[in-house]
Amino acid sequence: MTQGSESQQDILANIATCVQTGKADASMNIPFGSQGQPGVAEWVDQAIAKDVSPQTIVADGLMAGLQVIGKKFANNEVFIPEVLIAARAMHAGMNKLKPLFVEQNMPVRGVFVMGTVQGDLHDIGKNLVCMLLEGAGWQIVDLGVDCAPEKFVTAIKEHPDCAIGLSALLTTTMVAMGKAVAAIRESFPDKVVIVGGAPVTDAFAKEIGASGYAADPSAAIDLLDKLLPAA
Ligand code: B1M
Repeated sequence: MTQGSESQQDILANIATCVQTGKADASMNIPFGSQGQPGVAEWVDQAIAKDVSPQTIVADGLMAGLQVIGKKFANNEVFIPEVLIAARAMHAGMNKLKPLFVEQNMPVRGVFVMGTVQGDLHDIGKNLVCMLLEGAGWQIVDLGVDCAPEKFVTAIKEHPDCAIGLSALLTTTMVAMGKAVAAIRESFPDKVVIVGGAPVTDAFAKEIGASGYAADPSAAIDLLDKLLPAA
């Protein structure tokens, strides 16, 4: 791959390909023999230089690549190591985009505490939601992954006016999401708690007593605007 006069579509396709092969940046020799050739970081720089919006880079470049890996993973065509290096490559792109999302900033809307629930180590979606909410003016407190219910409760005590977000990517950890919401409701019955993640649905959110469900980061922004209108 060479850099220079590629079209926007080529650049996005290259980002997607590099995510799939796990080539985070030019310094990496993955795939073998590719050292010195552009990776996700360099192609994302190219896309930014061509004024491609950060949202398009995420959707049509980074996520497009990861979705292919996700399907292959489901079909046993690739395994955890390949998924991990693809995730690392995706992070390299997201790190480039973070300042741009934050730049699109507005006045601080409030504090948003976010974590992936207990037993669940998936953090790409959580990080994306955090990044876009930060861009929408929320101050983010990221609790990380594998968060026990008490961790959310402690965070609310530290940030009494916060809204809370829970992410789960496994059907097995949806149970932990329910437990986390129950623990929060016990001490803070009226706290705004929104939930999301691939297996989560609106019906499940209602069932566990969450304040609402968001399918993606922009739905999360809209939902918080609805539940906590700006003053
Ligand atoms: Co995992 N994994 N994984 N995995 N993994 C899935 C989720 C899976 C669907 C793959 C498959 O089988 N097809 C499957 C779950 C099946 C199920 O439960 N129904 C699965 C499995 C089984 C597992 C393991 C159990 C595998 C094993 O060990 N045998 C294991 C579990 C580890 C654990 O958590 N305890 C495991 C491990 C891993 C890796 C560590 C290798 C890696 C995670 C790396 C990381 O996150 N740092 C990984 C990955 C990368 C995936 C796939 C391929 C991609 C997930 C992802 O990041 N998607 C995934 C397959 C797939 O999704 N096609 C898969 C991109 C991300 C941007 O999307 O997270 O959905 P997503 O977030 C979206 C929305 O859901 C939403 O916004 C985001 C942006 O649009 N969203 C919210 C998320 N949280 C939100 C919160 C909100 C609002 C919106 O409000 C608060």
